[in-house]
Amino acid sequence: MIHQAMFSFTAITFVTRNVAKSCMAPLIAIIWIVLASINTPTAAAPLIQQIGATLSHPWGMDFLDDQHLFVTERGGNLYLVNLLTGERDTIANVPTVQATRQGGMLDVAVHQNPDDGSVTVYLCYSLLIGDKTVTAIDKAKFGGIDLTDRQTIFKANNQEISAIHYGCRLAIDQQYLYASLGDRGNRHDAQNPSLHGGAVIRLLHDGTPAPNNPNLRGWAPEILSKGHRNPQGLAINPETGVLWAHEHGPRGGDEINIINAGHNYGWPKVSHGKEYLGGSIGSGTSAPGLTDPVWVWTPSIAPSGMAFYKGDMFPFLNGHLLVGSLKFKQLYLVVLENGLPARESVMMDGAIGRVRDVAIAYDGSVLLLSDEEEGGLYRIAEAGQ
Ligand SMILES: [Ca+2]
Repeated sequence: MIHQAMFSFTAITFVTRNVAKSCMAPLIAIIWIVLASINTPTAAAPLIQQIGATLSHPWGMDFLDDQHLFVTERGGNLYLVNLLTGERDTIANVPTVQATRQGGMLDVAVHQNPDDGSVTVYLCYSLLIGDKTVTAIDKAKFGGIDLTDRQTIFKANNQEISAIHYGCRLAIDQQYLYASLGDRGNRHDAQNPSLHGGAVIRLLHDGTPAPNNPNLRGWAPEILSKGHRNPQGLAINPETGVLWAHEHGPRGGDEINIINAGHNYGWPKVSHGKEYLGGSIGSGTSAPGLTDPVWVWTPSIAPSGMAFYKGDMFPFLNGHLLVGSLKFKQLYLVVLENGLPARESVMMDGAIGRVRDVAIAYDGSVLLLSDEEEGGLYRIAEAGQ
């Protein structure tokens, strides 16, 4: 049972911030919102520290093990970062990406085979085909140094000139690889089930469509759900095994959705947002046959990255969602009650720039990527840990 007062945040203390460019330079800043009402003696304000050298527009991350983290840069790099020393290796044999506007090297997901310990790395990125681009996914082996046996296992079938709304987040479990795909700026594609635009897809680890996908009449076989705008958050709820996603709305109307197979999440037939130039979108905020979001942000926070907290370092966060905000440069806590979002708080405000991705480390510390020209990887941990 979570005590209500534990989420009564009151103050931000921001002590100092040094720009750190060398490995593990001492960047120490107290920025977490102080838990004023928490009634335990261990509620000291956590610290945030940059890990390793500056990263240029880092976008996605996933763990190799408890000490090593893969991190992408949108410009096309994949690094393996040592979380203890901050040192990093550049991983060779990554795909060539079209790093224009919102495109580039996007998310990374890692799967370790429980039988033989072999490691497979999945990369989501924007691929140039002629004068257009698509969201694509590559799969490769990781043998400790570089990627090998790399193959492209998915290319979205909606080729576009635009360089926006690629998505793309990846999530993986022992059975499936999930990816979130944006509408590429062609909103009506999100309602065309033969197209991959505005969809969440579910693949087997080899890239073939999951055999239990909806496969409704006219649906592409990879598609799990439709009617999404530009989803850049994807996470599997560890309590239920169910996939959650969030997406950018237009002007207002950012959403969190619980992904059900065969559901249509409405874009652009319904939305809580407005056109950028004014005016409503579609028929309103809800309609029969379209699945409503479980959480809405208006005004938009521009959400990117999402993680269910599970760990020992911050027990009061267990089971709840952490969501990054690009626009407000914040980290949001979305508190769940009875399995649904009930309220939110701003956990971190403005300390590292645009928050692009969120992950929970093995020790329960919170890792963030800041999507800035001189951005980086940051770790929020209790003082002394
Ligand atoms: Ca929706």
